Amino acid sequence: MMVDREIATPYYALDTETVIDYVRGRSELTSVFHADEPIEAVEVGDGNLNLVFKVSALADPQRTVVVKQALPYVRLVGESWPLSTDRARLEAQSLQLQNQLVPEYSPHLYLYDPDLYLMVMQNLNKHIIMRQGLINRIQYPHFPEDIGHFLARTLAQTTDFVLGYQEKKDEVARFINREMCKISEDLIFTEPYRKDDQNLYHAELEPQVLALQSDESLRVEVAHLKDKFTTHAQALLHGDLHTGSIMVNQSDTYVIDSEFAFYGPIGFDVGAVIGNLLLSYAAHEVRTQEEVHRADFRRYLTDSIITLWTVFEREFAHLAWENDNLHAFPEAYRRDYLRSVLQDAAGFAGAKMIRRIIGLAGVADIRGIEDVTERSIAASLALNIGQRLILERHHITTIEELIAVATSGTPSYPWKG
Ligand code: SR1
Ligand code: MG
Repeated sequence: MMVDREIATPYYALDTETVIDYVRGRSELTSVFHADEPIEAVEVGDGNLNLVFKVSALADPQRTVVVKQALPYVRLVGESWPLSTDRARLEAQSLQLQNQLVPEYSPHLYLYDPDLYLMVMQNLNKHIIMRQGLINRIQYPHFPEDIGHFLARTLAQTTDFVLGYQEKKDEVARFINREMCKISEDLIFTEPYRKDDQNLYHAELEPQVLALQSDESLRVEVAHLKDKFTTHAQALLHGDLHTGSIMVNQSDTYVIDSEFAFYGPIGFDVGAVIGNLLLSYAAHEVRTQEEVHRADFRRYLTDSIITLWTVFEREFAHLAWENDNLHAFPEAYRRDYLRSVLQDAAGFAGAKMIRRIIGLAGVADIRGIEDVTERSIAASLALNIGQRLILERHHITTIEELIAVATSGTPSYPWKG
């Protein structure tokens, strides 16, 4: 079908004034803003890549949207690192699908503009970025079940089991995401394991980093994980599901920022959530000095991992195989499949932890610890947990065993060799 398009508007980056003219001119937003009423905009982008504006009616700040626009370069680094604005299309496609599959966990998409590479979506103004909440030791009671449902529904329903082999291939093609996958390939699986100018860690960590980089068995396992990441198109992933891509409050959970979406291994998304909860676990080694509070919060984190996996596993199996009337996928195969997702999740969780300590893009949980000795202890613990998860993942058969591997890690700072 031909789509009638106006003459394309040449791309320009919005600012806090032009974004107001922009929202006024969009018919999709007449349910939000009244004609000619005063509107205000603030730029709030604190991520690594994009411009993000909160745009609200001055008379009623509850009438509000977010405008997210892709810049033609990596914001974290600047114009010296060009990056295709097409990632905005991938994110809009993926958000549109999430609006269908998991509307209760994804912000409503009002529009995608293919000329300006921007999306306008629901402003989650009653929620905060989960990473910040975890730093402040806030527990979110609904999060573990919510994220388990999100993972099961988005992942199971984009597999061959549900889509069928033909439609799934079309979807794989629609979600080819070369440039964003390259960022992950380099930043997660390559650069942390070699001396690389892009790596970014503090000098005190150097001896442990050098030891990790010369651990041959670890490098072999990371090469296997990279191979799985690049070749194993099991389902449509979010692709960057860390706790900075999750917004929460005491009653709901929303997932945002899926510009890294592509067809990859299911364990990569599950492992991203687990790895980021374990980064918080490592950070509270020093962030929370009071032992009772530390143990209580860590119990919340590890119980969350157990719950999210339990919910995911049960619902994934139901969605993926409920219509398998011909018994093409016997019980033993289904068990094997889910066990290998669990082992992948353990490995990817470990890789995600290590990249956030050694690689370019860190996380505030650890890099925000001001005292350098304390930061080194937390970072060292995160590296050790990550390393163990990668190396021991083949022996993990239950989520409790994954937790046991993770929680037996200890910091090795100061480094004694
Ligand atoms: C250069 S982009 C760095 C990181 O930010 C995103 O959140 C992804 O995790 C990416 O690896
Ligand atoms: Mg992001």
